[in-house]
Formats: sequence, C-alpha cells, structure tokens
Amino acid sequence: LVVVPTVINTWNFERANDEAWKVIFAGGSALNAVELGCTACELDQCDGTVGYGGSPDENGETTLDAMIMDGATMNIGAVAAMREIKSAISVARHVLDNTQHSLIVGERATEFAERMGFKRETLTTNVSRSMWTKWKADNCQPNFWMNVRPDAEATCGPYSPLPKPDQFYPEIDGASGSSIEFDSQNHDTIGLLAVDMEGNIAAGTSTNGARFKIPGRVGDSPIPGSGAYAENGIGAAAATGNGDVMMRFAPSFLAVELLRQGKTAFEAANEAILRILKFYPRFEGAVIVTSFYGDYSAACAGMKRFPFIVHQVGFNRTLHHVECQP
Ligand code: SD4
Repeated sequence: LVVVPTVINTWNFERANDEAWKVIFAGGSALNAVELGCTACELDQCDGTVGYGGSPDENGETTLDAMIMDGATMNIGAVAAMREIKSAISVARHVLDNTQHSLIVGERATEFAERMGFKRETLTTNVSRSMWTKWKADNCQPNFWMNVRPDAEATCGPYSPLPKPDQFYPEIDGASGSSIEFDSQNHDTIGLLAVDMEGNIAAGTSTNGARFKIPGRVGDSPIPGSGAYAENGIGAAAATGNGDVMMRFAPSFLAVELLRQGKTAFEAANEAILRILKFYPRFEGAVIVTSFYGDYSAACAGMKRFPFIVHQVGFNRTLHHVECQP
C-alpha cells in the first residue's frame, strides 16, 4: 500500500481545505497543513462555530477548544476553554512543540499563549453579544437581588438533577438543564486530517464549543481520541457534533483502531457512530476517517446529510455528502 497525500475536513469549509492542501502539495508537513487549515477557519469564523464571536457561554463569553495531534510521535497539544486568544490551533501547536504537556485550560491557557507571544483580545462581537442577550432573557432566572438592586442581572443555574441517561437526549433537554444548543444546520467544529508526502499523518480540531454552555464546559474537540486521533502507518479520524455525548465514546480513537484491525474507512466511521447511537439514539454528530493509503469516508447521525471535503493528490478538491444513520 502506498501513501496517498490527502487533506480531509468536516463540513463544507473549503478555504480550510485549500490552505491545508497548499502545504501538502508543496511537500510540507501534515502538522503544518492541519495548523494552517484550522487557522483559516478560525479567521473566517467558519459558520460562527469556529473561532471568536460565536457560541457564547452562559456569561456571554466565547472560549475556544483546539487540538493538534502528530501521528508520527503520538504527541498532542491542546487548549480548552481558552479565553481571549483568537488563534486556538496555533496555541495548541505551541503546547505540542514547546512543552511536555498535552492540554492546558482556561485563563491559564491564555497566560501560556501570552508568554508565547499571542495577543490577548476579546472574543466577543456584536453578533455573539446579541445572540447571548436574547438567550439569557428567555432562559435565566431573575436574581434575588433584582428586587433590591435594579441593575442586578438574571442568573442561570442552579442546575437541577438530570434524568437517567437512557431517557436523556442532551441535544434536546440541555446538558445544563436549561438550553445548551447544538445546531447541525449551522455547522460545527472544524476537524481536519492530513497525510503528507512522507506518510506522516496529523489531525486537528478547532471550535468555540456549544452555545450557552456552562462556563468551563469543555467539549470533545480538544480531547485525544475523542475530537481527533492520528497514527502513522494507520490513519486518522476527527469528530464534530454533540461533544458532551461524543467524548464518552472516544469515536476518533475507535475509528483509527478499527482501521488498524483491517476495517475500511467506511466501516470504521459507521461503527464509531453506531456505538454512540446504541445509547443515544437521537445524538447529532459525525466522524471523518482516512487511512494513510487514501481510503476515506464519513458517517453521521441526527441530521439528514453531512458534508465533508477531500483533496487527494491527482484529484481536484471535492465536496462529498454522506447520508446519515436513520
Ligand atoms: C463541542 N463538538 O464542543 C464540539 C463543537 C460542536 O456543535 O461540534 N458543536 O461539542
């Protein structure tokens, strides 16, 4: 089996694919391709769900999750719930290249980024502020102090106990007991996989997470094996969708593991999704999978069709759609 240089990413994020492909086509590394591809989406605020100005949390703040994995060394760099830094995937790359750690979170991730030379700036925009204002008026309770101090704000929580998992569909009931939102119509996380000319494989993700999450909530995207996974000589996978559910199943690890066992990318992707559907039949999400030799596929659930983009050596960039599991 020969190496087939490939870039594959979730959703119809074309510029991300093109930026990554430029790196691969020029003989660059899979890691650089993943970083530059995800960066394009962060700058473009792909569908409002990647980068700054999207998915405000209960306090109205946008925070970012991102991960990059090097399949040559099985090294990972990730940041989660990172505040006030726009370039999440590049900070993750600095965790990978410059530290012995794998995951740095929250305000401390911001401090790490600043030490690495990144600029601290607000991730709030007029769009994210008005999205939040509307949501808060409908979903958060009047504060006790509002009787006393007219300027006091409504507050979300305290959170009530959740039903048992078999009766509980987080995409409907809300992981916080209020109304966290995933919206497959509005698209999701960028997950991007790259196989370079030397056969090195890398995977990455970048997202602003779930709308109206409890501050501090981290999704699947920066979790190794969950949001993405890669191993040289085998392949890579990445996930998008309801990360609170997906991280319970490590679908990206599972898909790569199935490739190792000789399954096709199609079989691996579908098995990873079916494993989740067994417990969460109304789950919304998708995985993309590629082997190092150019066998790629995707599988999805909770929506009608899932788009993904592939560019392989010798072909043009192509937008694919896969029909989701019923
Ligand atoms: C998450 N999987 O944080 C990510 C983002 C996403 O719809 O796909 N949101 O759960």
